[in-house]
Amino acid sequence: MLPDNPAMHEMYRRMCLIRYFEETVIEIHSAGELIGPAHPYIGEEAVAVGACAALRNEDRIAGNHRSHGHPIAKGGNVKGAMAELLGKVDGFCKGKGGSMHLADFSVGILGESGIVASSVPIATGAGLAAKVLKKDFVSLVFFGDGASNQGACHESMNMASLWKLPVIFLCENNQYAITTSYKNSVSVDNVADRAPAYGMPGVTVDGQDAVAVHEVVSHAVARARAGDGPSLVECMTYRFEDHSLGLDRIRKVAYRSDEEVAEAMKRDPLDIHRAAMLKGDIATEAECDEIENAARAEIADALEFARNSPYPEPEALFEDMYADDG
Ligand SMILES: Cc1ncc(C[n+]2csc(CCOP(=O)(O)OP(=O)(O)O)c2C)c(N)n1
Ligand SMILES: [Mg+2]
Repeated sequence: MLPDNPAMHEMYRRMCLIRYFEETVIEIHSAGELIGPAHPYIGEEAVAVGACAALRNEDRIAGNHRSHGHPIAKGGNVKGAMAELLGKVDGFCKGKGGSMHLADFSVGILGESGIVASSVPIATGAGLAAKVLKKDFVSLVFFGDGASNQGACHESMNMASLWKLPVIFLCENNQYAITTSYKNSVSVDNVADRAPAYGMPGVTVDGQDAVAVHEVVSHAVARARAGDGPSLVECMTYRFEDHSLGLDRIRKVAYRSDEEVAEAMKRDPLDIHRAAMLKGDIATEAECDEIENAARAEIADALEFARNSPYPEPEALFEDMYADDG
């Protein structure tokens, strides 16, 4: 079933925000304003947006290294995200985390990590917390096809299923782990095929279609909230850009052909969602343009805000290092 019209508009708005955020990141990275690695999410927007549209504000998400899109999809403020990338004090983590650490607890974003698969047990722990505290929030973790082979992933799925934790394991299968192809590194045709081994449902869905992702994740969320335990959702997607900005040597490795990339880019998730809205009389061309223009303006404002925000003071280095016992 299609989400209602305002929800469809909001999904498009968030996909546009992610796309323009990432385009801006690429621009400022190549200009030398943004330093260090950053992993563009362009091409995968429908996964984060479709999944987060099935969640409530208090539901938790955790991400990975390719995680600028996840917090934006969850409703995180783009100014806080941009300022964090630039290492500024108004960033989500006061400028001390950067690109791979965008946490905003006010909207359930637990954060991310550059250690592949390490957020999977963290999200599982959040699911355990919901159960122990008898709260009805669920926890969803985004991880890649490469991460799906890591021990932490298997251990988490086993434990979550055993204890019927309210967790959604969401694999973003973009078919590569840096330059290693899925076909050469995973023992099953689909990551979701592994779900029965843990005693949980596993579904593979078109990750370029936000509505399809939303539908599948909604079922997994309902199951988790009802106390029936976790699910594994595999979203088939494709990263349109290089693995990471600032890793030029990888660009020289011929791990995927230009034809393959061009073919995948024909299924742009923004185009697919826009076409679905036009076809279903959910939005007019003018309304779609308006959403795009407003999103562009919001990202331009976020960049301006981030540029004007100061760097944190050196004295703040050890603040927020330990949890407050109180
Ligand atoms: C434990 C660990 N091993 C290796 C790396 C290096 N590394 C960074 S990203 C990445 C690939 C991850 O692939 P995938 O999980 O499919 O996510 P994607 O980048 O495709 O979104 C690797 C191997 C790392 N950061 N952490
Ligand atoms: Mg991958």
